Amino acid sequence: MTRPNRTLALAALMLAATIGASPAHDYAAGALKIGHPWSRATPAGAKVAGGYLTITNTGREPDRLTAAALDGASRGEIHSMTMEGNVMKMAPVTGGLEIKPGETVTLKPGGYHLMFLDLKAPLKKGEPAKGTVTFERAGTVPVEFTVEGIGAQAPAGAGHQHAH
Ligand SMILES: [Cu+2]
Repeated sequence: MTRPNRTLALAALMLAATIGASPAHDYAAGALKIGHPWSRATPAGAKVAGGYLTITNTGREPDRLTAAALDGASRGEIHSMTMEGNVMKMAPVTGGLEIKPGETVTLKPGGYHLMFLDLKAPLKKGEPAKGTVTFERAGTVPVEFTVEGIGAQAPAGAGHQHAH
């Protein structure tokens, strides 16, 4: 009866090793914690890339994400995704994205996201891309976006696979 347990233990060890290979990276700015900025590799010739991250407000005042930038892209926007009838539509968020005190806002595929436009060169898996995110209170924060594979729904090692 010990064999299945050993197999399980080994699987757990291997899982831990996988997670260790792609450590989450976090940033702090004022009352904000910025978790694991990531993006996806872009096909050759693509002009846009998405950007994803979590923002936690540990303070007592609301803050707003007002801008984002990526090296090699001429501009960045903050987008929302909404259903209009049966069609998902994305639109720039006007006035910034509010992060209330105590709240964590997750930017992810299919939801709020950053969109970088007019890319000069494709993003390549495994080659981090430097950029910034700007907040009303916390100011401009330099971050590095890890680049996952094309079509990735979640950053590697996040321990959470996207499910609808
Ligand atoms: Cu978008």
